[in-house]
Amino acid sequence: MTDREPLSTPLPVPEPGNGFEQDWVLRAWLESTLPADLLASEQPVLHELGARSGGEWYRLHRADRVHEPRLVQWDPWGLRVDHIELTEVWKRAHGWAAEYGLVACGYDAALAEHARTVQFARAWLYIPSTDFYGCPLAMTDGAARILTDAGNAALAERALPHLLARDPDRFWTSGQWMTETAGGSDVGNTETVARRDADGRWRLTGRKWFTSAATSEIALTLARPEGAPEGSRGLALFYIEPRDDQGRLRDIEVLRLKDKLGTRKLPTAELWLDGAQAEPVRGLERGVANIAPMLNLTRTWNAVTACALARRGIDLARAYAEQRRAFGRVLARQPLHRRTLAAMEADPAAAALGTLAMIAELGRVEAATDDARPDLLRLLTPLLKLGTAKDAIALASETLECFGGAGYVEDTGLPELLRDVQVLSIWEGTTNVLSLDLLRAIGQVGVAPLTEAVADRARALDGEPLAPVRRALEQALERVPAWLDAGDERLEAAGRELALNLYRMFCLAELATVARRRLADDDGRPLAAARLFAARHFPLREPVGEDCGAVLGDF
Ligand code: MFK
Repeated sequence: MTDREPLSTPLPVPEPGNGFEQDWVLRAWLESTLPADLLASEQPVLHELGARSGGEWYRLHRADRVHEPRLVQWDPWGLRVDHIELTEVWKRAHGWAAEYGLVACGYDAALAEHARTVQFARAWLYIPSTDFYGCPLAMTDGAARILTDAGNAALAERALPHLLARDPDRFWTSGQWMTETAGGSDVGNTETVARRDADGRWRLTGRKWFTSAATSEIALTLARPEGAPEGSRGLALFYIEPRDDQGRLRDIEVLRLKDKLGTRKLPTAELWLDGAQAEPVRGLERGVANIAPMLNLTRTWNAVTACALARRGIDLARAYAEQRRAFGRVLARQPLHRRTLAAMEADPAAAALGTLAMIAELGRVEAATDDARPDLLRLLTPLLKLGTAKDAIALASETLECFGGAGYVEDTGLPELLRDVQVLSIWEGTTNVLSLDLLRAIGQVGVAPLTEAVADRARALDGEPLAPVRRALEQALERVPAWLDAGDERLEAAGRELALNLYRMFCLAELATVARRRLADDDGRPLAAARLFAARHFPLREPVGEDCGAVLGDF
């Protein structure tokens, strides 16, 4: 130590602040869609969550930065235990999730069609400081949906009271064990075999290659009953309780934890099922179709996570820009940096409102309201999953750049943001798999539910301020039939660009709709965001479905 005066000034420390107070998009949505009494009862909860997530939870998340889950395979005396030690945030995040009803709210009949909006508004604020505990919550939500609807009374009675518990000690989470080496995207290639033992119980044998949150109390998984046909129709959906009352794994080995680019607090394991006992959830076939409701919900959580982490990045970048000086001025007063920050607000605002609209639709579909549109929801789920993931990755990259070199240095915590969001376009279906799912969905319900929703919203954009946005949407809508009329091969090749175009159209339509409502309350911010978003992305590029052989060369 020397008593020398510091020679240089330390950098300002960005703090995220109250995530609810700063999230003008989430607040604008809730204020313009929730009934007044529900809004009044929810707002204090959301303020509290915003304060905790930007305060005490954020500090814990920062302090816990270097810790990772650890697999302890053997006890000191030679017994194979395969115990996964969790990080501090993970241990606590379980209880917080239960207390705030982050799964339970979505099934609260008293909230009727608003149940999903309430649930995901809370999750939105919880996610950024809880080190991807949203992953087990997403899978738990998916399991709760399946067990609510599957018509398997015994499993529903056994598991639902735990999956929907608000008491941390009773609350269980669920895994979703799907991915195998032979079937990551192409799940129909699953090799795990289901056999009946002498007592008539089903036993599963096989290797599950990526199992997120391997510490969950239950899991839903796929296996092929012996002798069943190949492909996804021959798979069955099974329910597993991996551990006994003492917490010991039953006929399951943890082969290793994955050494991943990001989401490192999340214990993703490779498992060997060595005759693990399991129960069929719903018959012995159509496993992929039967697990699809879980996929659609985890994809919804994925979109929410993308939006929530984008918001965290913006909050940090703004906090820094207000303090960091360069060339004689704080960054927040420099035109080019302001333009960058404005774009960073506009794109996530559109993504967030598209996502919130999808969530509201999910609420209506599940509550079976008269105006529910399951066909629209079927199209929105892959669209919002793939679009928000891509946007979140671009946004995280931009966020790091807002900090210059500090954004590239590990102990600021910023690089973690970029590494973490990269998973969002991979798990739960890559961008290409989701683009193909969109084409599958268009094949089932047509594109009209989506284009009509955009057209209805565009028609309502009366008045000069939103005229450019309306024109942008109408021009794009005119092109959709030609994009879809490309022929099978070309349409498949163009699938990603088509999906991103439809995503941007829907998100802009939602942003503009909120902008119009908010103008009546003298709030011009959504309007400005809508105009900037339209200027940045419209007219949309024509999707390219040409054969790429020439570019690929001898391939
Ligand atoms: C924090 C954020 C939350 C994130 C949590 C993540 C944690 C979990 C980590 C993981 O587990 S990652 C692994 C996730 N894996 C995937 O997402 C699989 C990606 N692959 C696909 O989605 C493929 O498209 C698919 C496996 C569905 C292809 O399967 P098939 O069998 O080759 O497709 P096919 O034959 O078209 O569909 C079979 C049936 O499923 C059909 O129904 P029917 O039998 O009635 O005809 C389809 O309509 C139905 N289906 C497929 N996708 C559907 C769907 N139904 C509704 N919604 C969908 N999305």
